[in-house]
Amino acid sequence: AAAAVAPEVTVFRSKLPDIEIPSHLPLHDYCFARAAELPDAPCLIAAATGRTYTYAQTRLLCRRAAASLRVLGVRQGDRVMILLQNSVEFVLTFFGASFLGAVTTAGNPFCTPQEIHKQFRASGARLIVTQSAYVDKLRHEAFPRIGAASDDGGDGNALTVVTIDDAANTPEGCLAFWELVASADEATLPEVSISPDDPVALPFSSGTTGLPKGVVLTHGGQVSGVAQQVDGENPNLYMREGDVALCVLPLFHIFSLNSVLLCALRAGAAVMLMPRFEMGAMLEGIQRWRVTVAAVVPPLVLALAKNPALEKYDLSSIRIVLSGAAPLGKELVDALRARVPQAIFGQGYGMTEAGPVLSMCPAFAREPSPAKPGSCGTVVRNAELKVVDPDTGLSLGRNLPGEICIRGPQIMKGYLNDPEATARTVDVDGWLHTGDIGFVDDDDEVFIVDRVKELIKFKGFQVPPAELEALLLAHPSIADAAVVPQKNDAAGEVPVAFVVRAADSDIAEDAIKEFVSKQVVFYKRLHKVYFTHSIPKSASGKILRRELRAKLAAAETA
Ligand code: 4UU
Repeated sequence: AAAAVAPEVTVFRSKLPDIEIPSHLPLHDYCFARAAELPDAPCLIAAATGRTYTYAQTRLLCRRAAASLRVLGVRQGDRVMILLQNSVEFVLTFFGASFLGAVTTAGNPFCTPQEIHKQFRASGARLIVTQSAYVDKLRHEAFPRIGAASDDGGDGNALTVVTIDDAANTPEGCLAFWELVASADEATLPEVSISPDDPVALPFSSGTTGLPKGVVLTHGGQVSGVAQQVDGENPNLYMREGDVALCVLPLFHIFSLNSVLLCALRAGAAVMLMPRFEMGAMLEGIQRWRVTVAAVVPPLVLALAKNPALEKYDLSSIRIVLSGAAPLGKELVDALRARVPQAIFGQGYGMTEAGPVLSMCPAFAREPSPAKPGSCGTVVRNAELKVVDPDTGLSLGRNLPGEICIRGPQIMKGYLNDPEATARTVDVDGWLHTGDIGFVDDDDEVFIVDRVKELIKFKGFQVPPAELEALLLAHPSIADAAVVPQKNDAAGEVPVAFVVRAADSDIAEDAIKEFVSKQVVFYKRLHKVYFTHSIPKSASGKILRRELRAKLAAAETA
């Protein structure tokens, strides 16, 4: 009879009351809900050019971008790839696609042609919006020929490439973004009926295991995820009109897309777009545009804390520093706090698949409550969080570390075309298993202490070991390989490889490093190669990563 009793589950919830979420709205209508009321308020600030766009202008340009995409054949459900640094055009393309019911997959333009092609192919996109500088990557043999669909001998397989640079510099075969937008007529946009369950964004993430996969995020999910942060009487992340959000973290990553761009727009704040991280330009921009909310990653906090130039700038406008994507230590916060004393420092804890935010610093709320150093805040509203024993799956109470799971309307619909991976990550009861080890303390604060998933994070960027292992195994001189994280002061973690040489091979560390470097974006480069006689594996053939990590840790302390 005892076996029939359901095990007790400890569910953690926000201390703030649940809110009404208008999840019936398409994401663009939800994010531009205040445009009618604040038509002349600044919405986008292009830091590189100093141009600002009001809410009315931004919404209109998004609709013109939608009309342009439609002229190019984009229809509801189609995928559009964005390969851009942070820019006004990124925002216009994202919402332009949304207005059509199309889906955006944003990639890192610094990736290699092979890496970009994998995302391109898996997403099923046929149109890419990019910068002239990256078009050569798209001329790689893996891609379809660049050109209008009609000049492809009628089979319609040509790749449409739109570039955002001056029309005079449009590369051969490409179309000029601003020419298309200038001639577009938003009045021609059809009424598109969008359901909350329809996809709007398709970021790529390796999740808890394997290769990068498309993460299907829906209109209803993203509306919920944003609402959990900035909506209601007492928003958890309080932003309002007059605020200026720093958008220097790349918009192709969900942290910046969701917690900066979408949240700021919903709140009626302005978004200061910086194409890349450059310390001087960033400090200049913060001072000039009076940035109030700064979303950062720990390496950026480190760079700021160490930079003597900080004293030359007026950073007194900053009231919130939101760090996420990797652990932020207390020492680091203290070092920067001394230089930005008026700001509240805190963390958000997110994961692409979770839509993305699981927990947020309660000191960012309209009616703030304190957070402890090192804490990732409290679980967002309208969601449930639990901690389970990774071996038994049983729910754990307070202060006991285990795997963090999250349930709510904001989580992904699933991985694109991968029901098995989806089922491994989201269980039948709707709990998303993060692969992070953490606990909830007596004040409901979440602390992350470890990761059971394979993922390596270099400065917050995802480095999927499976991807590097596949590259290594393709080398004729390598018989077997495993890639694991190694602690690193500057980057948090770096990937290092254990390699078994093929019989008779004497391949050297440098040759292996170079072999990988040529094929991957900079943050996936191997920092060290350890030669070994065998890779420890379980009976089912899974790499025993914990054993390898322990080996590394032992070598470090030796
Ligand atoms: C320790 O990193 C992200 C999303 C981060 C994010 C988003 C919105 C942070 C704040 C915010 O407001 O997504 P991914 O998919 O690239 O990586 C997810 C993984 C997590 O599972 C965890 O291992 O990144 C790690 N991580 C963190 N670790 C994310 N945030 C934190 C954190 N502390 N604060």
